Amino acid sequence: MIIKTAEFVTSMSKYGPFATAGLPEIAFAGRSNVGKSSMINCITGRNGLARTSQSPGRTRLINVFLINQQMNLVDLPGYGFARVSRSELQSWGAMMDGYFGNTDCLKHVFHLVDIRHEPSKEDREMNAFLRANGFAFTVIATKADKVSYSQQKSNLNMICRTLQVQPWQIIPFSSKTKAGRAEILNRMEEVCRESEGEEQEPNG
Ligand SMILES: Nc1nc2c(ncn2[C@@H]2O[C@H](COP(=O)(O)OP(=O)(O)O)[C@@H](O)[C@H]2O)c(=O)[nH]1
Ligand SMILES: [Mg+2]
Repeated sequence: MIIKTAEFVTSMSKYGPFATAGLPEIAFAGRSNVGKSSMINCITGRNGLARTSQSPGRTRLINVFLINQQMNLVDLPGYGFARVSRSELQSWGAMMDGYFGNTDCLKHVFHLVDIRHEPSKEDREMNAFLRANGFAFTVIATKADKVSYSQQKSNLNMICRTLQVQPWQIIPFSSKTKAGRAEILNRMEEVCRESEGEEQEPNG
């Protein structure tokens, strides 16, 4: 997929109708600070498109970006931030349930995990949630520039074992070096193509 246009659509504290709804959606899930917003900026080639942050837990909204007038990228609020109050945790849960329970257009989830660490309890819970609810997903191991090549290989194996994905299904990615960007754009194109196919199904 070649990115021709990328624009911010809206921020929502609760999933509901928005201007570009109805197009296929790819959601970005992962812990705060894992690199979701950086990845959206990197793959779209638009540096200030999604707000990135040094301090975890800043993105408490669902942010939507329109790509090529063709699909919506949905940047979900991150989980796993430290020092969170019970009410914040509840509102995070309600936002996620509100999104996953109400979107009709979600075609794929990019589940981001940090390549440096063993997937956390929340990472494993997200993985289990996606499987249990039948959402198609790709695990993306972020910040690949922070480890050596040999470390990358062993960490990818460890992540694959923990999240029960095959080694060829995981994409190592770095928004610093753009490693993995082409693969992710390919995946996005596949998702678009598959959802066009689905729409034609009733006729043939
Ligand atoms: N070295 C490196 N740092 C990254 C990468 N992606 C994100 N970061 C840094 O990690 C922090 C959190 O990134 P952000 O995109 O805001 O994470 P989000 O909370 O998941 O949206 C920022 O300081 C980024 O500069 C990466 O691929 N490599
Ligand atoms: Mg973010």
